[in-house]
Amino acid sequence: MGATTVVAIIPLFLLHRLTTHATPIASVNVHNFEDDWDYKIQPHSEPLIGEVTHNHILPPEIKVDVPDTKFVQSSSSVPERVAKKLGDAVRSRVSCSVCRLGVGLLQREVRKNTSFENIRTQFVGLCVAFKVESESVCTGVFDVFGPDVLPALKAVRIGADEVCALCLGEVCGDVKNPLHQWEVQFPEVPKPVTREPDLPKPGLPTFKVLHLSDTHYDPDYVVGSAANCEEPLCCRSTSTPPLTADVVPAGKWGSYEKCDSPKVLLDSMLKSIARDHPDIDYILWTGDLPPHDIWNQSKSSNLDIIQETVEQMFEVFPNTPIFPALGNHESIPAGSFAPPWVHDPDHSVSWLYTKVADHWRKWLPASVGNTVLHGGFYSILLRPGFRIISLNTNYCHTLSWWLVVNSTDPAKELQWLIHELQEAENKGEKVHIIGHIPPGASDCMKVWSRNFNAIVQRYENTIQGQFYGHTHADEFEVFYEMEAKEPNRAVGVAYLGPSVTTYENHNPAYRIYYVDGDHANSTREVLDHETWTIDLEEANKSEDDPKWYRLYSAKNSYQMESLRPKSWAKLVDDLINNADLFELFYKYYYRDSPVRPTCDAKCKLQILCDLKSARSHERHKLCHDLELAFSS
Ligand SMILES: *[C@@H]1O[C@H](CO)[C@@H](O)[C@H](O)[C@H]1NC(C)=O
Ligand SMILES: *[C@@H]1O[C@H](CO)[C@@H](O)[C@H](O)[C@H]1NC(C)=O
Ligand SMILES: *[C@@H]1O[C@H](CO)[C@@H](O)[C@H](O)[C@H]1NC(C)=O
Ligand SMILES: *[C@@H]1O[C@H](CO)[C@@H](O)[C@H](O)[C@H]1NC(C)=O
Ligand SMILES: CC(=O)N[C@H]1CO[C@H](CO)[C@@H](O)[C@@H]1O
Ligand SMILES: [Zn+2]
Ligand SMILES: [Zn+2]
Repeated sequence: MGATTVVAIIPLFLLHRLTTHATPIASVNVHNFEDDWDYKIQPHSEPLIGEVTHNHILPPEIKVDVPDTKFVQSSSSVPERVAKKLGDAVRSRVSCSVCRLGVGLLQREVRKNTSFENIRTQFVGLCVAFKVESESVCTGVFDVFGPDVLPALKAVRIGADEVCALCLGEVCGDVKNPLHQWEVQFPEVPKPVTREPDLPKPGLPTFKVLHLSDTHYDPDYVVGSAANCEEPLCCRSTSTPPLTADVVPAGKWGSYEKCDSPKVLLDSMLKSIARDHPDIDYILWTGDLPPHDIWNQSKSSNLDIIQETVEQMFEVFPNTPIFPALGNHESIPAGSFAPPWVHDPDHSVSWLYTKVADHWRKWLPASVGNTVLHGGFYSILLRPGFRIISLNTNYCHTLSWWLVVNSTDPAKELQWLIHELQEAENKGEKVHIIGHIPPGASDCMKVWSRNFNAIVQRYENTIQGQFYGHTHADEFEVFYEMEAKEPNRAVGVAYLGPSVTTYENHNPAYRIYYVDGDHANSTREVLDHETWTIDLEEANKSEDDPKWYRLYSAKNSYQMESLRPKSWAKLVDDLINNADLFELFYKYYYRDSPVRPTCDAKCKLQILCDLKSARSHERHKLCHDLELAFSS
């Protein structure tokens, strides 16, 4: 997240006619979409860790907690802010017409061989004139994004309406584009009968799993700098103080404004996790390591941050296996993941894959090098019968410009996933999937999401958990049966782990899961989860290490029978019908941050619809009932 706002201004400069000059945007040869990588590789089959026999202590079962009537908008001095996601939705509706206009003009200019320098001058001029951002941010955005975006758009062979519908989705109309309709192939093995196993008996061994997401470590965070600055990322020495308001100084442990994580916050969190949870069996780490200064980043600055964060994790958890997934912010420009058919080294992502393959070797077997170097994804057998598959879901990112040229199953990732899942099904293995961008996010392409949902449905008996990040909120997505005979039958659930960064209005947080462990007939299902956080406002009053505490546990707080998909689907229904319960959910969504925006009916509809939307850009279909319920 974060990239959208600034990048949305790219088409703006095209409101002006441009003149033609020398040095046009270079053409990148992408008209051959060959990718001869053979995805039918032997799945990793040597269990990565030994038997885990502990029975971790699950959060105690207390039968109260709901509804928490103490929750009202806690402090009246909090400025009214529009709920962030709501703002995003409105913004994208506005930027749709801007997008069409911009892309249309851009395509003409680029084809007319207008020079990079000329476009840059015009862009910066307009960006500043329209007061979109300061001159340095405008220039930075162009210099970081232009060299990737312009050649991609030069290679595009579809019109502006279609480009914008692809990038922005349903808000930009449902333009049918036959070039971007593709279907993955399933093996001719019938889907096994779905049988619900008994719930695991209490007392059986469990795994305790830490989930960290969206650390967004900012090495340039400076205490006392402007937290409410003019740029898209604040709390830095270079932050420009606001022109019309008093400066809010950046706090020692972080800030609720547009700021990322200072080093001390990460140190404090990791130290307290190591102390409070010495019994963690493995760690899921779902990406977004660099900060949100996307206009001022380079490959080397990103690689430095990735290296520093990886080393820090290794230092704090030297004996714990860590399973990482790539975030959209790992790439340069942010969000750009050219598929392997883009061979040109100026645009290919191999600079990133080569480095992370190196780092990840600390935790992963050498054999995963094949898939990591090819597409930034991998599959490992954790224990006999239990597999973890890390996907590079950035290949569905709508801001990954090369996908506009050809969005067909980038890097053959989904076809490979089917291969892995079929092999797992054949062997009776259960699978957990991790990734960064959740498949239902509005910045995940509709065609990719639809194919992914078909996979989740086909392999619902095998996939026992999914874990993502990216939205920074503490939320989840329910997968419903497509073309269902039984209406609203849930076939899966994805956990969207809370972010470590506060960006924006959040308290920093991490997540713990308890997973059905090593015993005969283990379901490998998630039995419960808890979210840990700090009260940043309180923390900032003191130099002492903040107190990390357990904010809630899911089963208890939401009175759930289990954490199976059908229970999450029931929770969604309860949240629709019970306003107090929704308030509680919303409080946890921001980890009880005192500056969380007020959530009006529209915001509530938006959030509830997100929970029902594991298929992106299908809100009319998936949230139809919801809209009726809220309009009456
Ligand atoms: C743009 O440049 C290419 C290669 O230099 C040339 O083939 C093409 O005709 C030019 N197009 C225009 C409109 O000038
Ligand atoms: C896109 O690439 C795939 C191979 O990945 C190819 O089969 C398909 O024909 C391409 N689509 C277009 C419109 O060229
Ligand atoms: C980032 O900003 C600094 C100072 O404003 C500048 O010197 C540097 O070149 C910028 N880096 C990039 C990649 O834009
Ligand atoms: C595991 O499942 C099999 C087949 O359903 C059953 O016969 C066996 O008793 C089960 N084992 C345990 C320990 O529950
Ligand atoms: C973001 C934030 O809460 N900042 C505050 C941290 O605490 C100091 C001292 O109370 C405040 O001055 C900051 O505004
Ligand atoms: Zn993020
Ligand atoms: Zn992200």
